[in-house]
Amino acid sequence: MGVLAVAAAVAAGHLVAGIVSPGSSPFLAVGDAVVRLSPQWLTEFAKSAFGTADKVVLLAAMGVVIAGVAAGAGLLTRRRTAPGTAVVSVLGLAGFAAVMAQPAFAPLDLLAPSAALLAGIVVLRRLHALAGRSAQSAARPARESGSEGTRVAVSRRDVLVWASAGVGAASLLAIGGGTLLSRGAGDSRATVTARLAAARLAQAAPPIPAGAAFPELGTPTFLTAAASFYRIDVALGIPRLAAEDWTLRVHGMVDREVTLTFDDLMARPLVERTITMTCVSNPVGGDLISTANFVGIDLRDLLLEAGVRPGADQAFATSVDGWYTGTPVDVLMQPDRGAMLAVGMNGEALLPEHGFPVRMVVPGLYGYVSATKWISDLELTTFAARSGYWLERGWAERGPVKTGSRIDRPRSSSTVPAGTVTLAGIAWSQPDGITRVEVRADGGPWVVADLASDVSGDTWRMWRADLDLVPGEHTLEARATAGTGTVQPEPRTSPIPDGATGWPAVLVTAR
Ligand SMILES: Nc1nc2c(c(=O)[nH]1)N[C@H]1C(S)=C(S)[C@@H](COP(=O)(O)O)O[C@H]1N2
Ligand SMILES: [Mo]
Repeated sequence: MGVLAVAAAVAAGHLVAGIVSPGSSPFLAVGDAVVRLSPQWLTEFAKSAFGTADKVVLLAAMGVVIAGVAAGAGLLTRRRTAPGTAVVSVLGLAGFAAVMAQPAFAPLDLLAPSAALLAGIVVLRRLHALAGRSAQSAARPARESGSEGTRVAVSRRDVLVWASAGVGAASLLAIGGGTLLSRGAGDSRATVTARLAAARLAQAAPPIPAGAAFPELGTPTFLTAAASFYRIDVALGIPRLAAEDWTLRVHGMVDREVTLTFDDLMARPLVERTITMTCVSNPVGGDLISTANFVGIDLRDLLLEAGVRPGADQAFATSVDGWYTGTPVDVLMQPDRGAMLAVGMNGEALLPEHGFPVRMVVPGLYGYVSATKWISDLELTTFAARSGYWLERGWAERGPVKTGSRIDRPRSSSTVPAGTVTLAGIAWSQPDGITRVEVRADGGPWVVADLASDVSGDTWRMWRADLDLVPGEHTLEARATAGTGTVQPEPRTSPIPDGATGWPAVLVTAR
């Protein structure tokens, strides 16, 4: 009964949140609070152990802990409802606290935790009363020994079982319903996609040449489909914001404060840029790197209009979900940098999980210091005054992307036919681009790889190379040289605090 009461509470909160304000689901809000308050070692452990599945693991673990507490509440309630009611109330208050602590908290958000608290207490008391009655009627036939009494006892117990099953099923339905309702931004996305299709671009990205990628040799396609684009964020519930409700306030150390609506943004010159984004957490050989055609407005132009005051060295962005980060102003103001506020990705509106309706993208900076999704506020300030989310967790202040490369084929631990073996992979060094990639086997002489057609310094560049392998085990390595002439360094370092280094290596057996 304790577990059912708490399940009903969680479900009622999630359903009401889905109807009135998706961000106010008490269960997800508690999860967000756990993420935010986690010590650094736990966060890093979760990321490395579970990768993108870390959110599912967290929610499942929370479910187990809460179910344990709820079962305890049930046991305390065997005789009187007061102790169980107290435990359910404490859980309910935790939901209230978590919802109210959210950065985007609004009074309407109180409805969901209220519904949760009410549902939990009502279900606990009702089931308890029902159980009490069926226990009494079960005791009666022993004295009265009437066949009537026996039948009543069985049916009372049945009522209890059916009531429990009903609460369980209704809870599952409510959780499903709340989740579906939270996906409400769909219509708005379709409208934005149509507006983008009809819009005239002030500047289109150059077409991608046919020879820019070697997918037939195992490299990724040049553009990553939005659905396959790597994803990193700390939000448990994706903000479902309609474009018409979006605004961005540019303020702080500026001459003129600017507030943009989505229509204001669409009325400005739209530019399209092909950009490879990377996560600072990407380990050597990892896949937290993707490329897309982003459409949006030039961020430098917007900042020039606002007039950045001298001394402001940080543009501090805040998201609808409460995440925040700071980007170096000197990078944003470089005329060729191409920093943008993006609304489109590969010809469509951004996907909700990639920042719909508007996100920031800055070529050459890791996402954690530049790529704020669901952006709603941009404050010009100083690094001394404010620190970004990952800065507070031990990561570096400035996050320029490091020159990197990856061997996609052959795969590590694979077996290849002895003789000429073709290697293929990617290399990147935003914003200067890649001028050379070399490969070698077993520490032997470096062999210069063929580079695919160049697209831009802001994107990855694919490469291929042939090596002769005799039968046996081999270590294949690669290293890239940047447009600046710098060769990718050999020593392996971990991603924290400012990005992994080291040559990628795969072990293969030639037969
Ligand atoms: N609101 C918000 N924006 C965010 C993040 C986040 O946690 N919340 N993560 C950042 C990080 S660390 C990266 S690498 C990029 C990833 O963007 P993507 O998920 O679209 O690939 O988003 C950035 N923007
Ligand atoms: Mo990241």
